[in-house]
Amino acid sequence: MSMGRYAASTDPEAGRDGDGSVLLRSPSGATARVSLHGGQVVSWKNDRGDELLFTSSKAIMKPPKAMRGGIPICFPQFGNCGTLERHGFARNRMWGLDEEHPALSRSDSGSRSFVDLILKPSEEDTKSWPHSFEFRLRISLTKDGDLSLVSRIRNVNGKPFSFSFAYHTYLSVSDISEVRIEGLETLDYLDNLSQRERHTEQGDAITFESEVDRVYVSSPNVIAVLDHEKKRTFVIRKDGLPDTVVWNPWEKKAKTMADFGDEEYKQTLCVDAAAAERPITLRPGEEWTGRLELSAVPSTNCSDHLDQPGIM
Ligand code: TA6
Repeated sequence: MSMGRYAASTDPEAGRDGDGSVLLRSPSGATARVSLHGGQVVSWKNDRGDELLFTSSKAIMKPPKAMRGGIPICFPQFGNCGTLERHGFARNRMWGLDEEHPALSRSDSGSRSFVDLILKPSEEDTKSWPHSFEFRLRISLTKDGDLSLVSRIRNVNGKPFSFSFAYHTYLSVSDISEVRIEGLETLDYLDNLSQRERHTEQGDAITFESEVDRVYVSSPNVIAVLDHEKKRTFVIRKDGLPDTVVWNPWEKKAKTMADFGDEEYKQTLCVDAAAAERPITLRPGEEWTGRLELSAVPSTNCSDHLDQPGIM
């Protein structure tokens, strides 16, 4: 089982748990739990043990449905943009541990606690999506507790295929009315609440007072989600994923979701690094890489982060 030097060696608890999840631990004391069901990060905690990702109190933990919270992986389809079930099948499948993961770059392994997962299509999958692929996913914690997800999808098919993708990230926030997003100002977005109509965002940081379900197209590779009450900023860095999806179901939609509490829309905001507007096409033998890196920093020095470049 390929796990980073911190996980296996230093912490007897770390490693694979009875429920098929893997616990990663960084020297700073941060942790992340990864479920083999859906290849889903189901928890990310900072060095003080604060949970940084939202999980619904009504989440269904039993496969096949994806757990409502954490970071489900939307592949090979984002949303309803295609013929498959919403957000594709990857989030509802059991992933394997990737024994023979090709070496990732130095910066991707070095001082990290990590686990490598792999997904290949089942016979059932190829009936609905007749393409052969290998999806390798490395999930890691840096020494400072930042969470990184690196997806590599290879076309092992005889013919090209196209897909859309998202890291459907449920951030945990103090109160949605106290949150704002910086970095999406003046961008065009597709509004999923009105048939993907195209609009342009106004100039200020985005704040929330009603249901929102938007795909911000060609968004910057670094954006920030500021939580005033918690004086915490999530810095989101992405690479290979041109779009950013922003979703909050608000009150009315929350009441229609069985695996979501009526008031829980106040404690979460989904900000997804995605390829949602235009599908990605891979010719036979080609491989695509999509990276997400999440940091949670005290809001005092978030502007330092925004000025920094994206994922190197
Ligand atoms: O990301 C936005 C979105 O596509 C919304 O339209 C909403 O449906 C959300 O995802 C959750 O989807 P799910 O299938 O997990 O209920």
